[in-house]
Amino acid sequence: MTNEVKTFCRICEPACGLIAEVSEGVLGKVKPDRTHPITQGYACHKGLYAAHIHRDPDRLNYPQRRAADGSYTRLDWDTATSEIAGKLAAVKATYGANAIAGYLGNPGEYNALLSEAWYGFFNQLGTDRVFNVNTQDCGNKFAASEAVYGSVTIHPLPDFARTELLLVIGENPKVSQMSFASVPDPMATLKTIEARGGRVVFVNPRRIESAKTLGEWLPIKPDTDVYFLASLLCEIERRGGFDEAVLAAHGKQAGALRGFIKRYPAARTAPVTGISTATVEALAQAWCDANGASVHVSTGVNMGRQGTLAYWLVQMLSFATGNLDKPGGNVLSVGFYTRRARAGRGAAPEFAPTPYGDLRKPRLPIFPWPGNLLTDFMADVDIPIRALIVCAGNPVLAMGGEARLRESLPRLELLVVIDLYRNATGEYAHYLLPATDQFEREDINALSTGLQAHPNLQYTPAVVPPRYERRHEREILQALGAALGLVTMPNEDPWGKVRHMLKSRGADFDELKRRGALDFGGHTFGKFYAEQLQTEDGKVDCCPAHFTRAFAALEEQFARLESAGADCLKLINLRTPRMMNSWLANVPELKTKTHASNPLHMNPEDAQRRNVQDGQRVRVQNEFGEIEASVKLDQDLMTGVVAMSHGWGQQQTSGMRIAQQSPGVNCNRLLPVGPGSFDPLSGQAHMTGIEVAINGA
Ligand SMILES: Nc1nc2c(c(=O)[nH]1)N[C@H]1C(S)=C(S)[C@@H](COP(=O)(O)OP(=O)(O)OC[C@H]3O[C@@H](n4cnc5c(=O)[nH]c(N)nc54)[C@H](O)[C@@H]3O)O[C@H]1N2
Ligand SMILES: Nc1nc2c(c(=O)[nH]1)N[C@H]1C(S)=C(S)[C@@H](COP(=O)(O)OP(=O)(O)OC[C@H]3O[C@@H](n4cnc5c(=O)[nH]c(N)nc54)[C@H](O)[C@@H]3O)O[C@H]1N2
Ligand code: SF4
Ligand SMILES: [Mo]
Repeated sequence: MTNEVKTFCRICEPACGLIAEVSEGVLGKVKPDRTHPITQGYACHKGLYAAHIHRDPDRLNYPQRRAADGSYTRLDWDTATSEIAGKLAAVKATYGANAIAGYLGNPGEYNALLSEAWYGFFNQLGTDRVFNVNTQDCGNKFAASEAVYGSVTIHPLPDFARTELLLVIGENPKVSQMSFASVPDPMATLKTIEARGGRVVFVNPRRIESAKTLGEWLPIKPDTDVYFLASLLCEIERRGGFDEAVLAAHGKQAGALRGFIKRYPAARTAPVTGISTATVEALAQAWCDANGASVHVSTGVNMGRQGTLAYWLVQMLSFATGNLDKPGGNVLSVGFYTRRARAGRGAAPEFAPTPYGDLRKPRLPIFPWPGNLLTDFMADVDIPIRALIVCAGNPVLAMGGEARLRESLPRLELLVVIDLYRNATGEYAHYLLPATDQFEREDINALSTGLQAHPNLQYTPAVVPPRYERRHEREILQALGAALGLVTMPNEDPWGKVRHMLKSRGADFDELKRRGALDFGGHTFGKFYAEQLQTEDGKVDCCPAHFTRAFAALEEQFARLESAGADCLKLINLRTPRMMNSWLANVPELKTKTHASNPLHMNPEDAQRRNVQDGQRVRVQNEFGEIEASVKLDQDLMTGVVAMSHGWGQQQTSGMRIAQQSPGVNCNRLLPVGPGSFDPLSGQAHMTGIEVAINGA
């Protein structure tokens, strides 16, 4: 008999409701849940292909240990656990706790029971060298929100239902489904803005798929958003578009903000951003005229050199113009629990001198050490990392420094990889531990709390029992902790914390379990300053004092951009519907002929100037690395900009045979790495607008 089990997808942010067909404990087809109260039948092909990952013959199914010749032998869990624990204990005893490190990747964020176990484990081991994907993704957003609003969790999102003008900067909703805004079917949502007569403006170096479907495209040169935002604010202020009453009642340091933006009038920034004075003026006027203007930014802004300052100015665009907490502007989405106001969580971060420059002191889990220092820490003179546990991540391909990582990983005394696959990083593992996938574990969509257009909480049971000997990471870490004599997580009620948090909303976890989803209704306006803002003094900080440590670099960078030659090419990223960072790479249906590699996209004018033809192999180089790629002429890119998809370069990934057959090229070899390659305020890696040169191959 076939049963239908309601579940939801945990690949990206919308958490689409799915129906899984199960017969005799075996997963069959997965389809969209048309009766789902929140996502109403929306799901993309990635979610539907997740069933393939569940059944993939290349999946890790048993713990394995590598032999000297590189082959892997199956172990039982008890042996694997005690051997790994023994090695961790030896490393700690010989070199100290900080010789043990962890790296938690992106899918770890979509696994509600994992993070408590993960950070608890390393905390009890006594190491602070726990890296995570935040410094490749969105660290700037946390750093800016903490400073401006007093909490890393405050990210007001556009009031899609009412906004008259929406700026979407560095984000491609049609392909990536939005990030830091959980919206089922984001394109349909954006269409309603246009249908009401509102405007959607995509600020992007590429005429993205989203901008071809709706709205307007405003081209911007890569890695210059911070200057554009300063100019837009400067022009709005000049027009009297600041809401002086709101600033006086709820802001502080407004004078310092005004002083900052005045340094970047549109006439000064236009040559650097590529956005003319007239365009900035018109947009400023439109912002002032709109009854409800809103803004949303994503990885294209995060990955610039000054992502924290850019996200600060985004908040100011909203706050200083009176559009924060106003219908049609940006609004804080309240999730399944409410916080006490004025908690003063945003105490100024500490910076300390290190051999790698002045660094923000880590505060886990939100502010880890910069991922771009991982290999430096492996070679640290005082306490080099000797043991590393990588869980749900793939640092070899997902970040800069592939060559350095491939050199450093084999030197470790212990590398443990907990994953669905033997991924590119797993190829170096001494131990491979098989994790459960999303159909094999109980979960809630905690990640999107506070970021949902329609506040809700979802629950899914494990749809099927784990196949083979796959285990939930929480169990893996608990067993390892026990073997090390650590005080492990209480096993009794893993949902105890959520149960407690739900009470603040007058809701009940058992009810959630019964119903599958709780709908918390729409947004409430008018409570932000009194009840939600977290700064101790109850004011929005319009110019956080420690931000000034980034101002000099901002000016230096501006001068470099001003004097850059006309021939300079900048590399940006190009997500496609066929990949999820470096995974989904083993799904054959996603590797059809036209998607078997990741070409270098280039504007035809740039190609012609270099005498490069469509399909030609070229060498792409800079001071960090060199790759060979095929050129794909692309009218949709601004001149001076080239684009490639990341997550490719699977030549050596023998554990993922489909991925290895269509390996593509790892463009992240061209990313900066090491000291100076990240935003000092947040640790966020610099990953867009990377200068490259092209030569015939
Ligand atoms: N299909 C698919 N979906 C995904 C993912 C995936 O890999 N594949 N990844 C998921 C993850 S982990 C995340 S974080 C989200 C990310 O979601 P998004 O942030 O929407 O990701 P992208 O589609 O890469 O969009 C970034 C955009 O920034 C533009 N850009 C590049 N540099 C600059 C710049 O300097 N300034 C400006 N203004 N724009 C710039 C690029 O052209 C690109 O259109 O997507 C999630 N969804
Ligand atoms: N050039 C460039 N580089 C980028 C980006 C970019 O835009 N441009 N985007 C960056 C962003 S936003 C991100 S989030 C990072 C991602 O960086 P990472 O998270 O380090 O890398 P992923 O490729 O997402 O690898 C995720 C791994 O988790 C495994 N996995 C999937 N589900 C589970 C699970 O339930 N449990 C376990 N244990 N493992 C699981 C997958 O098999 C895969 O091996 O990449 C970053 N890299
Ligand atoms: S949009 Fe994201 S959450 Fe929804 S089905 Fe696709 S991958 Fe899953
Ligand atoms: Mo991400």
